[in-house]
Amino acid sequence: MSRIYPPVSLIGAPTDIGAGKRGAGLGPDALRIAGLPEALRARGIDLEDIGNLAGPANPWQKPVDGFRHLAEVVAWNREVYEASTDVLERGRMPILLGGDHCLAIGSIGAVARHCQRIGKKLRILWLDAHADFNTHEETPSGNIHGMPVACLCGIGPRELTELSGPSPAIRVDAVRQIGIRSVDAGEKRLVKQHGLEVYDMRYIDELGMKNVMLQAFEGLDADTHLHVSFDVDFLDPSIAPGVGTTVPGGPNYREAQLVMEMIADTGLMGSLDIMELNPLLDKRNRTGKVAVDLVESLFGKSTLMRD
Ligand code: 5AB
Ligand code: MN
Ligand code: MN
Ligand code: MN
Repeated sequence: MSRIYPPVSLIGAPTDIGAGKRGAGLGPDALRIAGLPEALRARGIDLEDIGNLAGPANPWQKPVDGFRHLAEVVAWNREVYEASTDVLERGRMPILLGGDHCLAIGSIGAVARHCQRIGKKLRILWLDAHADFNTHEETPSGNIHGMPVACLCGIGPRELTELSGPSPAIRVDAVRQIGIRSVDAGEKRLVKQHGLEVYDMRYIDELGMKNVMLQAFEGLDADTHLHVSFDVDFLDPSIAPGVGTTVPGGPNYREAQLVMEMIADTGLMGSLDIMELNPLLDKRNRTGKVAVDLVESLFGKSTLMRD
């Protein structure tokens, strides 16, 4: 199935400000060096790379009141929010190259406001080993990359919940989480309390990835903007060692490809985050190359049978 894609803009956010290990700030260039721009252009996509955003350095301090680097996280997210909004308003599809996952507050904040302005529904597919639904009270680490979904849903400090406008930026029922296998005790309570739709690995094992994806797509229509937030630690560490927070028991290569191919088949993807790649922990940029393969599938590169 070949499709015409909208023009795409790459936005690099080279920071590990919300993470507990250093190195995700090198993710944007690792993705470029793994061949992401060439791969997208080879799919016939009109591609612009706006380069890397600038923001505060990582002061590498301990958490204060349950947050590590809150002021710097706010500053980086403002940059991401503004760059993403600009790309969306120019009628292009933003691809955020992370950077750690705290930056999804800015990217998804921008997408949510854009959808409100143009009257589109929003569905977010959150591909991750983690629910990222912590608060400053529940967090075991203070690392804000474990909190973006909660912040977007209005749970968190005002600087982050109101970053893109009135809180909440999104409704909990806009989110479908896929691949989850590590949720902290207090976080689990919040996930249940707020009714977040989580397809964890147990559920994927029992139903199979195809049925899980069909369930995640329920209710989509031509007026829906699909945002994909891809935390590379979604993947099993055997194929993706280059992330800061590996969790065993994730989707294998083919399961992950199926996820991406099925998303491509909807024809509804309007924005994408590729987050948490840490080339310092990788082996010869192998994880970067796997991420590029998967993104090619998101843009319709499929098996011979369906081309
Ligand atoms: B990622 C943990 N739940 O809050 C925490 O990689 C890990 O963006 C968060 O999904 C992982 O520190 C954040 C233990
Ligand atoms: Mn994450
Ligand atoms: Mn994760
Ligand atoms: Mn991580």
